[in-house]
Amino acid sequence: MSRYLRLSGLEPFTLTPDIPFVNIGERTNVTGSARFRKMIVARDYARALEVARDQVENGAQIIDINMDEGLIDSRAAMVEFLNLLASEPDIARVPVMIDSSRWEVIEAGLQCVQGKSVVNSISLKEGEELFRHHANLCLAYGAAVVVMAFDETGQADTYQRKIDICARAYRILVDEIGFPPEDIIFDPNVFAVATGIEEHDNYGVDFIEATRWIRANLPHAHVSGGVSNLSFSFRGNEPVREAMHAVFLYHAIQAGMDMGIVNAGQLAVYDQIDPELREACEDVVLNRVPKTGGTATERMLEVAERFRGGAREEKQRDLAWRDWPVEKRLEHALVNGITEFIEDDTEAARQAAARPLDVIEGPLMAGMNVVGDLFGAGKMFLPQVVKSARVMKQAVAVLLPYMDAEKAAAGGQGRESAGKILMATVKGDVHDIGKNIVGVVLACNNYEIVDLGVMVPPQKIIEVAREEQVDAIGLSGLITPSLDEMVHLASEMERAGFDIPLLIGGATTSRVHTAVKIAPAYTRGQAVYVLDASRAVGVVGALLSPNQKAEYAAGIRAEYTQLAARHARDEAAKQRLPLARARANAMKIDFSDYAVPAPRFFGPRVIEDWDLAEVARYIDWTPFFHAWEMKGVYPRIFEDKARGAAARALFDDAQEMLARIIAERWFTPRAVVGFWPANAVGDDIRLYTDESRAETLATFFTLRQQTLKREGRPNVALSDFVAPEGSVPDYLGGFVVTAGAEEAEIAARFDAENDNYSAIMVKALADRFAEAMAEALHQRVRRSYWGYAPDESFAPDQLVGEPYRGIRPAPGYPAQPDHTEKRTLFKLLEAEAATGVTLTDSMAMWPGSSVSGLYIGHPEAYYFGLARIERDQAEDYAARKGMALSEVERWLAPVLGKAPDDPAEAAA
Ligand code: B12
Repeated sequence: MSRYLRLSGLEPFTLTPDIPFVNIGERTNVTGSARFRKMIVARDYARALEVARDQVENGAQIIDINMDEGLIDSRAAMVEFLNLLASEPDIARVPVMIDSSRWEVIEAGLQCVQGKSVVNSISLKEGEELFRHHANLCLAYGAAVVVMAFDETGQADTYQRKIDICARAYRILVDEIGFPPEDIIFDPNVFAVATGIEEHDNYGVDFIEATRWIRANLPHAHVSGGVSNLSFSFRGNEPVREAMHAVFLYHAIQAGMDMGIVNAGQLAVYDQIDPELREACEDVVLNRVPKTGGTATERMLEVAERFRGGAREEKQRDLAWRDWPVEKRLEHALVNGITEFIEDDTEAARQAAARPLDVIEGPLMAGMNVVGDLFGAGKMFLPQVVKSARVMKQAVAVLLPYMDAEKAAAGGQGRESAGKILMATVKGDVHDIGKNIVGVVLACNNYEIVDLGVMVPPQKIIEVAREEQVDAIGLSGLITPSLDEMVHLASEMERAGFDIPLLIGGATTSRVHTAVKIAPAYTRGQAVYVLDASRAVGVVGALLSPNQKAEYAAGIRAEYTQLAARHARDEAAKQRLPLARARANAMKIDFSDYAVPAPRFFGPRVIEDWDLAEVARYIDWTPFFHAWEMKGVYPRIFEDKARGAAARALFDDAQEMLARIIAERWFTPRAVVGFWPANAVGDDIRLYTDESRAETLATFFTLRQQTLKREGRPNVALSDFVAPEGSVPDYLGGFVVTAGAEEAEIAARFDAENDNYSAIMVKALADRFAEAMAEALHQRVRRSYWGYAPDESFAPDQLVGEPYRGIRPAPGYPAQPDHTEKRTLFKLLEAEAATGVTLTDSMAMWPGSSVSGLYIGHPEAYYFGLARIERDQAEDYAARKGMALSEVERWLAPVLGKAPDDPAEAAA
């Protein structure tokens, strides 16, 4: 029998020589497709299956499935998806490529698939032993493998390294293990070309030549690769990317590449590419000197601009709209977010109108309606809407003095809005990006917004709501203590006789909490959870519409009652261990030969020498896009068909502001970091005054998981990661970082200039700086201050995903939901004096762009979620902490199981 790669789904697939190239579908990959990721996070497996079906229908011969996403249980998702897939014969007919960087996910996948699949991938990254182990398992499961050209020193980036690593892997697989060579698929790494960095210029050639060598020298093995990496520097310019991919494949296939992860539906046809573009692509892919002179990258950049297509270029090129009638010009400016001519155009419209108000209610509102419709239809994205709002505000600012004058003169009528909505971030909470975004979106839809800002006490909300006769109140909260504030406000509204809708939003809120805790406290009106800005308009519209209101509210009430009942049932069914049994199943790390070095200093140290440009290198951009409701992973988000261009424009604006933040030193970041001798005592982490460990300085209290675990899985607490008292010396670190107080002031200045886009932008960037500082400081701690990893060599952009040793759990994050631990931390670090950061009543930090946490250095330490705990632990915790049980219950309310005052209990 010939040595062909044979795979199978329900149907067999044999890679015979007459098949020049195998398309591997890439859309069922959460790291590559924002859309698919969203479905998986939402557990919308029905739609996720449709994505798989689409790929197969569009010609994918194998489908790559990847569930590597921090927010989900990747292993469970892989198993569930593969099992569902198995019952869809039209999808399951093709073989599956199980793609993960975590072996346990791959193995779980292997246990589900029928037929012969492909593992993507194994490599020599962690040495030969693990490589052999994984290869043997693949053999045992009867799977083919993708072998990445990756060894102990890193990813192969030159021709020589690529062929050396592939040859070494081949020898181990074929000669030592007896792996069938036809079941080996090498991935010699497709890297980005035309990046402007000279060392990258030969990456295309290196891949193609390595492919040629592999096919000639490693008999029967195959070559594959992820093609989209190649054109990474042209993110946002789809026509050019597609051309680059087609040109690359044309040459790589000739050299012997016979498989590839590609979006087949988006490949240009080599012959149909414009000759000039094709030649420029060929120059960069083959690293040739262009006929026209200069470098291939320069030539490509020049040509690429002309083939860009899409909105940006059109806007730059085409000023024809300036000749349109003024109403159309206003609409165009609004939809495209162009402020350049808005004052002149508004003035022109005002002169032509009978009254200034007519301009608002006429062309401006018509333009905003277009914006609202496009946003609602998913054809515009949040950053674009916020830019439109900026245009609107600037236009209204031109008209306001005339309207005021008119009003004063004739006692004329004000503008008819769709309704008045009070917005506030609740007492003790400081964050407002989300609330401000919602305010802008509602304003775009003709609602009048009364924004009371942050840390607003309930009395003030009630007072202003009355005075201003608002039609609805919207509350926002970022941290869990705000949940109680919301319940409190709901009952105050009930007491005060309100019946207007109460909208609930913000990162810490949820539909379940609203259903179980807030809605029952406000029976006279309706409390509604609103997931994000794009839903706000629909919800408010329905609740303020005389026709729809009753039916809509009744629907929500019914849904919430059901939800509360289901929540109570789920809670009752949850199996949790008594604290003693959870402790007996603690994680047992063997500390006997643990020798962590002592930190370079004890006690706090202030760090002021922050180079903003250096901090910026540590920014993780993915959450920045999330803040703008653009879910996706940076930088892949630029490739997203629907939102790539909007994401690129947003990113460009952010870079522009970032450059100014750095050059003009807008922020003054400060940080304090400290270390102490420490050991665990049960579930506590005890800090000592010195190395003699005779006198206790302070104690951090930790909480233990009580969920019933599968065999072999511990019920972990943070204290498990610290060496127990009486064993070996261990240490604990702590930190507070802040981007500084300036952000609020700068944002207020932008707001005053009617530029909420920049106001939101500066806050989002300040948050990124705080998070980047935490990352940069942690690296300094590992390499130097504590110094347990002096040789760590990750570049800033490699830190996303925390590949390093040690963790920095923050009070409030899932492993320690008790925010009051910040008090101890702040005291030990004298943080307020050192950084100017203060704690509010709810333990939020002011200024908002601040992060605090502990440092734990053990290599086995990891982030976990506590999940719900039982009353016995709350009692024990209160006693250990010297806090009243009622107070502990208040702070831990969101994680306490089966609270007696929980309305869900009553509903059960
Ligand atoms: C980015 C981030 C930060 C940033 C800034 C956050 C910010 N600007 O709001 C920084 C790095 C500063 C930060 C710090 C901290 N964070 Co944080 N952070 C996040 C993260 C990852 C995203 C939040 C975010 O910005 N989302 C984008 C914005 C736009 O969304 P949003 O505020 O939710 O608003 C949208 C909707 O909620 C809705 N909405 C919001 N308000 C309203 C109001 C109304 C009326 C309506 C209708 C809708 C609505 O519409 C908005 C737009 O779509 C979340 C986790 C997560 N995935 O949510 C944790 C999270 C919010 N953080 C958390 C914590 C604990 C902290 C810290 C206390 C940690 C610490 N010890 O340092 C600090 C506290 C900071 C402080 N000043 O006190 C927890 C809070 C829950 C809790 N247990 O208390 C979370 C949920 C993480 C977690 N899983 O535990 N954080």
